Amino acid sequence: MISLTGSLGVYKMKRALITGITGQDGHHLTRFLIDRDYKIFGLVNGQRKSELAGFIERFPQVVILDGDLTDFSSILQTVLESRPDEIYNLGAISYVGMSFKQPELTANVTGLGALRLLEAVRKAGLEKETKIYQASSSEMFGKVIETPQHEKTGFHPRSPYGVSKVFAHYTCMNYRESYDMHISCGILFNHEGEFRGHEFVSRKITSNVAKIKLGHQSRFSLGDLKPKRDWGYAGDYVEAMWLMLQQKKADDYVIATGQAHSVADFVKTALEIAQLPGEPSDYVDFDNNMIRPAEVDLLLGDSSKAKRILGWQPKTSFEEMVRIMVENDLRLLSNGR
Ligand code: NAP
Ligand code: G4F
Repeated sequence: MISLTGSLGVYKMKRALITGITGQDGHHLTRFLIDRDYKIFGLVNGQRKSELAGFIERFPQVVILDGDLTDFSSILQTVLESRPDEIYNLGAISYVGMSFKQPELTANVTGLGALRLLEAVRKAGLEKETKIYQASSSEMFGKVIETPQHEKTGFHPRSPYGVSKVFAHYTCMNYRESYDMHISCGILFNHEGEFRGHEFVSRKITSNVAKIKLGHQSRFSLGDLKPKRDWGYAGDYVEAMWLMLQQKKADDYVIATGQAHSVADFVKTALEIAQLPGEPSDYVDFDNNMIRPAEVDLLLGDSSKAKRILGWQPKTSFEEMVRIMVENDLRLLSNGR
């Protein structure tokens, strides 16, 4: 912590290190922590810094540290330089489709990356001081063995991404039990918003619906319209991450809305919000390239433990979340971006 002494006494500024800070959740979490007076450090990887310029423009006060989750020495260096009170490990190859094409890279970044980070905290001698959030995922439930899924539901991952997240999740449990470290895993269900990457189905839908609305095109392509997801708003979910690290005891929590919608429902809702008449089939073609070797058909979360212990519950409805995204894409497109 940074101590500032003034007429009001000693004020301690908390320090947070965020991996994956340029991603969707990194944007929302940075805003959330800035509003709570945190000093923020972001680990940003390699040369592919496509999102970095926009991020720095939005958040010039964040200290950017070069590092890569595949490179232990760079992670150790960022931990030593930032000496964080809290670490949020959001960095990952997070697109399930890509994980089938680059399974080894996915295991290295998304799975082993978490292990390297925990080891770096131990090597820095901060294992008793630093609280750690691990971004676990509902994708770990995969071919679900029960519905809704909760903290005690068994895992059956269906992608290299899901398998890597299970490895990271169990590694966190093991370090918590072995070294008494404060590590909490948030098993977050799908969450979306204005910073969502264009490869994910939600953003693909809202950006294409915006293009259709503005007359740039008449149709677009998607894979399977049947899978159902428990979709929430990313801005709500970062609060849950933070709440987990404010608890005396570290633990794992499911974060979800408790409502599932199909991909077809998402398209229908986006069309309605954009006031485009007709059905999804009037606008959507089938793209066989989007079919995955193994699909997750249904995810639906039970976040009653988070409500009971963290006092967390979602604030934004499915319709409001889709509206935020459609209106954002209409605005961006109208401004030529
Ligand atoms: P995202 O937008 O894809 O962001 C992922 C971040 O990881 C990006 O900033 C990316 O940077 C970084 N990254 C990739 N490879 C890296 C490497 N080798 N070293 C360091 N950083 C690297 O993901 P998100 O939606 O914000 O999700 C945040 C975390 O929550 C992820 O771990 C994701 O798997 C997990 N999660 C997400 C959801 C969801 O619905 N959004 C649900 C459950 C769990 P570059 O772009 O520069 O490569
Ligand atoms: O938007 P998606 O790519 O998200 P997915 O696979 O559920 O993964 C997201 O949520 C996970 C939490 O459960 C996170 F851990 C993960 O990092 C990521 O944020 O696909 C959603 C569904 C899938 O069933 C997919 O097959 O939409 C289906 N889909 C149909 N057509 C498509 C498309 N997905 C994409 N990306 N693109 C399509 O054209």
